[in-house]
Amino acid sequence: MYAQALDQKDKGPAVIEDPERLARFEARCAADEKIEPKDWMPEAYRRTLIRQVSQHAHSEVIGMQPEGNWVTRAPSLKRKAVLLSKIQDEAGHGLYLYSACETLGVSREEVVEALLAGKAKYSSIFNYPTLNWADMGAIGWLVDGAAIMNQIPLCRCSYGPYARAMIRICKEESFHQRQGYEIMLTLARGTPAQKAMAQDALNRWWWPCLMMFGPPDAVSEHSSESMRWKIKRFSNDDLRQKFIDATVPQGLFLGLTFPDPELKFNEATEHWETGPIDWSEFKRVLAGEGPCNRQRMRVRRQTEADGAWVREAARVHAKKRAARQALQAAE
Ligand code: FAQ
Repeated sequence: MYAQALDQKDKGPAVIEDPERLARFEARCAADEKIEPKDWMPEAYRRTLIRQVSQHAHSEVIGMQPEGNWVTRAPSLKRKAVLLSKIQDEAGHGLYLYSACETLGVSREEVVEALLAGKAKYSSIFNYPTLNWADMGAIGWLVDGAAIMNQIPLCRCSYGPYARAMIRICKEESFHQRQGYEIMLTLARGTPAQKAMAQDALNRWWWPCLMMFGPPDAVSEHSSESMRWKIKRFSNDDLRQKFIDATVPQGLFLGLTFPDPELKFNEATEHWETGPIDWSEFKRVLAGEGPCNRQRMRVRRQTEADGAWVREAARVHAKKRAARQALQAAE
């Protein structure tokens, strides 16, 4: 009944929880109470959060790479300054999320190690290349737009530290989305060549952005449990549809066309309907066969190695400081 045999992928032995505690926990989730780090929680809840929050953190950090590609080639000083601060925001998001993850009893080193060892995922979207400047607009408009759609409900996630981290992240993501749309608007109203760049970026980013929301509900293995625990508030398909409905009119306002001949507005349901998503592409990207998977991991591993001396210096400094403070306290 309440015994929980954990999924192998959640890494760890099966845990048989105390039925009464588990029932109280489930009731707290059902009553929309926040779960805090020192509260009792079932091992499966803790593991699913470590999985999701750490993968989210990895996505923010790896997500800096495709945009970093354009820092030296931004078309003006203003564009360069904005892009730089956006990329710094993503690093900040990664840090809040790694901190939220640590409240679940796992160290930052452990979760980063899982990424570097290829055991943890990051968002599929960051395995696509940024080929022209309009990609900076498309990432802000579409990738950040999809991220916000997914993350606003996470501000009400049952786990307190994750929910609170998401509040600030969402404020920044919403600014990112607007700056991306403004780049697209400038290009779409520019010369024919600029408009063609904007169209090309939309053509390449549209379908991968729809995949960002995860597999269809029917095959989403974690959704039902995560929704019962109020980690997720909406299913993958529901969020994808909300994103499509919000984004298609924005694209039409730009005067661009979506790379989907089957896209149409259903008057009866008042929803935009797309053609079928090519889930084999999503699977390929998750299996490491996307256009940039190898490059992203190579750069991430190199960055980790290059930063080793900084972490070591910080550790030695912290040790010396603690020793000095202990000495002062003893005087
Ligand atoms: N990519 O059972 P579900 C951003 C995996 S941040 C890769 O449906 P779940 C900011 C999933 O992990 C973007 N893997 O899973 C930014 C699971 O595999 P596992 C990141 C994916 O967790 C903007 C398997 O498929 N946002 O963009 C993806 O219930 C611009 C089965 O899937 C977050 O992480 C995917 N797209 O739902 C930065 C938000 N989708 O773990 C820079 C938080 C699914 O068992 C520039 N995360 N998988 O090995 C979530 O909301 C959820 O984890 C979902 C997936 C919705 C992503």
